[in-house]
Amino acid sequence: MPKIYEGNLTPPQGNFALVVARFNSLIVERLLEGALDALARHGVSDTSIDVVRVPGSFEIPVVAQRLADSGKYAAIICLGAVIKGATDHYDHVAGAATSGIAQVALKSGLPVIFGVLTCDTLEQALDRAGAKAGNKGYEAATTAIEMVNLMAGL
Ligand code: INI
Repeated sequence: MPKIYEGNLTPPQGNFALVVARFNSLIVERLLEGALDALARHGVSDTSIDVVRVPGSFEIPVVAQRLADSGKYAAIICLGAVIKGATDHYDHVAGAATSGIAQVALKSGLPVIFGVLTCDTLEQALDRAGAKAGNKGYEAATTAIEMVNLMAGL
């Protein structure tokens, strides 16, 4: 039989940082509520959680990198919402946030979780921030917990 490694959702060791964009705060604050709820429900105490606010999703990667470099965190959860507008600004912000967050994860070797919504409409974003399609902030936080526990066992 092969040995299978898989993270679980038992209370994890270590501190969690959330990097939260203020842009589209109507949506992102709901993602943050979902993420904090998931952390609390899985045994992470408030004293192990730091929330860092940034202006927009474009600013998330550089701050996530700084937090990763600090050595204080077991995982970093990135939350934002990029919603299509009349111009192609969306593509640039969404692309930079996506590839930047992935680069921080690979460079640091930490779970750096992508909780940035990329949506065509505000309605789609609302659906993913606690309405019809669940709360992606909650999912991002449970992904972080699973990854912390997986990494601890590898
Ligand atoms: N930032 C977002 O987080 N979401 C968006 O939808 C968005 N749009 O569409 O412009 C956005 N722009 C701001 C950007 O993240 C930076 O804060 C800004 O460009 C300054 O660097």
